Amino acid sequence: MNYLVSLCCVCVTGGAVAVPMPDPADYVGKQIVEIDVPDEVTVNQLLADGLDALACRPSPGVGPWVVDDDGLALLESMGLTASPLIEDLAAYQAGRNAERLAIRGTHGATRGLDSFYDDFRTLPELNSRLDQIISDHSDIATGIMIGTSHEGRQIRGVVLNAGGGSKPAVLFNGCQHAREWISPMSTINIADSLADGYGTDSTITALLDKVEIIVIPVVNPDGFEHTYAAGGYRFWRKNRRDNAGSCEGVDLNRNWDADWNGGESTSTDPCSDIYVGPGPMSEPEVTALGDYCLAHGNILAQIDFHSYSQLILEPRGYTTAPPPDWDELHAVGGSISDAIASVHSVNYTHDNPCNILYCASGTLIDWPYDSYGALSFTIELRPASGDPGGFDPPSSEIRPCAEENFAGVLALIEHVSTSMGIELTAGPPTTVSTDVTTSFPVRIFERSEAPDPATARLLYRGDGGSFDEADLLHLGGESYEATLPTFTCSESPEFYVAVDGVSGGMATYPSSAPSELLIATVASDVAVAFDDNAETDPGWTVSGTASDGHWDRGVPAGGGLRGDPPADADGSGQCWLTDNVEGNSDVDGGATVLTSPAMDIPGDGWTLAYWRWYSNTFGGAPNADVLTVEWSEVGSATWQNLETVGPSGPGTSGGWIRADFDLDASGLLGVDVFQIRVTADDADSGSVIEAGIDGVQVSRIECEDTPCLGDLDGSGEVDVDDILQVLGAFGSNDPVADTNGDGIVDVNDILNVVGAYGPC
Ligand code: 0X9
Ligand code: ZN
Repeated sequence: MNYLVSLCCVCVTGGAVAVPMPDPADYVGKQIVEIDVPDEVTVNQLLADGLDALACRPSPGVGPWVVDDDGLALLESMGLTASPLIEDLAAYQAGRNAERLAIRGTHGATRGLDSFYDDFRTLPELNSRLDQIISDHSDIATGIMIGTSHEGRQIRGVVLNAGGGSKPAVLFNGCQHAREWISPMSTINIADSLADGYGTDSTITALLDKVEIIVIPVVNPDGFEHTYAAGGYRFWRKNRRDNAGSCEGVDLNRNWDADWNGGESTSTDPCSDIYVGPGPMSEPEVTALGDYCLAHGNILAQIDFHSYSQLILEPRGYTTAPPPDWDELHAVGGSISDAIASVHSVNYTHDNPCNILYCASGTLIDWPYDSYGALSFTIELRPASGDPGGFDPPSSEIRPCAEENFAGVLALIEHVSTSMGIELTAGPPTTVSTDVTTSFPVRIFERSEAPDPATARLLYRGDGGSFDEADLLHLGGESYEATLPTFTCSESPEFYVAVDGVSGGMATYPSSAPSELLIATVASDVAVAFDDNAETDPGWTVSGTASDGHWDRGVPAGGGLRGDPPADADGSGQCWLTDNVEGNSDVDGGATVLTSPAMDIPGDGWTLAYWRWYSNTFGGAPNADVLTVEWSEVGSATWQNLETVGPSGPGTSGGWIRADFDLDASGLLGVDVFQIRVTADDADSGSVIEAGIDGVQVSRIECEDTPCLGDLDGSGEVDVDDILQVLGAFGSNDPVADTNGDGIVDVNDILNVVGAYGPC
């Protein structure tokens, strides 16, 4: 008798409470292997023969699969090599159960990320936690039951509404996919952390005073229970619909009425893991959530949590054609990604899923956006794509994953809490002038409240004191123009934009102004020592070991495909970029190096700025390579690092980014002539890398105050003393009193001084 079979119990006792665990007996004779599947036909053959791909989407390439002895024999007959990842899945499952029992309850029992987060929790445990949140925070928390599953299980959640009343709402749900156990954990923590933070954390309190939060940790309770049940399957994905055949289940995340059965990662085969179901919204779990959202009527944003790959997916999920709100969706995705990275430095790439994962029809990323315009996202949680943890990461990943995603969630709530949107369409000005005003375009738009155009204003100061105000010029619709006055060289301009809403709300840019302000440098002149928009070639050279894809100058031809820039950065047309051809191509087989001509920097105080583009997130080895920019003093053989972009983090998934460097602070103090080189290195053969450079400029801001006409005694004010000084010098050629420089102090000089009367 196999000793593992004797272990066959559904509940294992850990401390006082019996905890259901996946039964090792169900995995006897099974193993997880890595297979390099050559093409789509072979993928389909393996699936048809009952092998189970443990990937987000079974696709050609190297990936994990669950196989038994028959499966291994099949692989051998097909000439495919299977490298074992977990040779005895039953023993592995027994080990995981023991490990999980040992870790439960070790963290102490206080709230916050308490012992509940020691280990993955079952449906009853998650539901009791909901009960605990609701009873501990009865002032703001209410339980909801949005419907029942095929097998009659309740789909439960919690609503947090401080002070009651109607508010814009944000909804977070987890576990459409049964096997993605980290998803309900990160989702329920949102309710836990917000409820605990209300009244104790000022940021959370302020957000919950404005926004209602809905948390539904498990949308697919039947499937989730099946991953635990004896005779069930740890890697079950779908719900448990009885398809009246040999296979159960519909993929809930293919059942939504948004391009339903549209052919992007869909199947009409009930045995498929991506079975779309008999019709759009056919599944009770999907209609429960969908009906709840429609009945609510004021859900402005939502996140559907999945695992794994560490991605933030932005609509639309079935096409790369950008939706009307793409700029906002992509910007908010970026804020979520930045907030996540700020906690444990883990990078979640954000983009349209067709670019960074795959297109899929009928998914929950699209239905809220297409149905009622909510800003909706799908987050693929930890671990990273390719990590052996896959759908079953160690329990120690639960806390950091929940923590970082809670920060991302706060960024989304913060966005929604602002009832009106303010955008600086061309960015904020970074310099202002001593002698002319500085205007910049502003877009102000309604989110949950209409702005009152008459209240749109710019608040500014130069001396750190109280703010002066200037109305924005309303150009019509959502367009406005803000104008900063002139400043003197000694001032440090700070400013922000504000608007009142018609129902009493207020919005600012930056959103936390006046705690956070925009700043600008005062300039009377900007000296430019080098300026290259790539329309001509002042002497750049290309070198390096790459076999293909070297730097080239031209108008981008890649059409924005697979990491290519769709256009240059500065609008002149051309830029420098790697492998400038149409279609699927990139730097291959080594590095390509772009070296600038010599650039003069007479004296100190110079800044080097350029637009750069770098993408390394496509292909089989995303985030594997880096882009480096170095400088060298002309005549010296040594190169010093200016910046390294990647291998992961900001700036690695395309987009033109303006980089600027204070050359003195970068080690060039005393250097008179320098050059830079930009290296895009295809070190990992599986990666797809694209780079671009444009608008290289070396400049220096200079500031000399415009003299104050008429302030003859330099008091900072034109007053009666200055008039007396002109009268005293009347008829002479005194250069101070001769304000118009015509060689004689006369009535015109008196008129000049009188005309400028008042403070400078
Ligand atoms: O395939 C899915 O449903 C999601 N990945 S998972 O591995 N968690 O199953 C991604 C869906 C993202 N949505 C779209 N691409 N439309
Ligand atoms: Zn999923």
